[in-house]
Amino acid sequence: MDRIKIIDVHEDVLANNDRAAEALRARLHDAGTLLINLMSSPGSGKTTLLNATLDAVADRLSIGIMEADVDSDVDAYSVQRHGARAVQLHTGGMCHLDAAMCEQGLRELGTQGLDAVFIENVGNLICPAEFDTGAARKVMILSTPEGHDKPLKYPLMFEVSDVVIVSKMDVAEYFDFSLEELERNVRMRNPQVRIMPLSAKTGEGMQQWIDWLLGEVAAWKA
Ligand SMILES: Nc1nc2c(ncn2[C@@H]2O[C@H](COP(=O)(O)OP(=O)(O)O)[C@@H](O)[C@H]2O)c(=O)[nH]1
Ligand SMILES: [Mg+2]
Repeated sequence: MDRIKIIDVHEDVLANNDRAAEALRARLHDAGTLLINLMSSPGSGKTTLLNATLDAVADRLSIGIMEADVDSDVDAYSVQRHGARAVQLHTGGMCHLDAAMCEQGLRELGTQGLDAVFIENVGNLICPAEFDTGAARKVMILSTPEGHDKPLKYPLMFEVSDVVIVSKMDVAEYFDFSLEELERNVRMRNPQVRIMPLSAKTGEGMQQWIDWLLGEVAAWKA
């Protein structure tokens, strides 16, 4: 039997997106605004972490947030109440943001005067990992109820991230979650990554995250 030919139509789309993302990153560098792509499964604690972060840096950083969802605007109102300049992006069913969507969102948001902008990406551990949004840093959250085996199942997300936040540490014991096993599973894929266990609810571990953010913003502007 003839071998079936496989054509990778995905490649061109990704190459065009990479060019747009690179150009956006350069513009944001000139503007001194650090764009951070925050990714995770739905419900792992992105909005809760953003709100706690906004409260912690209120007198030090001006922050913008682009909320991406298939529908609704509840998260945008939530972060706005905590002091962020916010816009809601509806992806029309798409499971991720790409550089063009991100650029459009930034135009609406306006980056003037903002030290950092977070993208709260669509809740999903697969598609957002594939698309460069133009962000300078990629941060993913894994919550303890999701389990320490997730790096084995969704390796790309863990490979592309600069920081893995392990959220909901306050309830880790109820989910047989092992931080040591998670670290081992993550390091297999990404030896350089920063791993930050924390709870946005109790504040445990938040300081290293805030220190990292302040350091990255300062370095981006330098
Ligand atoms: N126990 C605990 N619950 C949390 C923590 N962070 C978030 N949650 C809860 O997890 C649920 C989903 O959080 P949310 O921030 O909306 O997740 P998102 O969908 O990733 O934005 C909410 O009920 C939060 O109160 C945490 O650190 N500890
Ligand atoms: Mg949210």
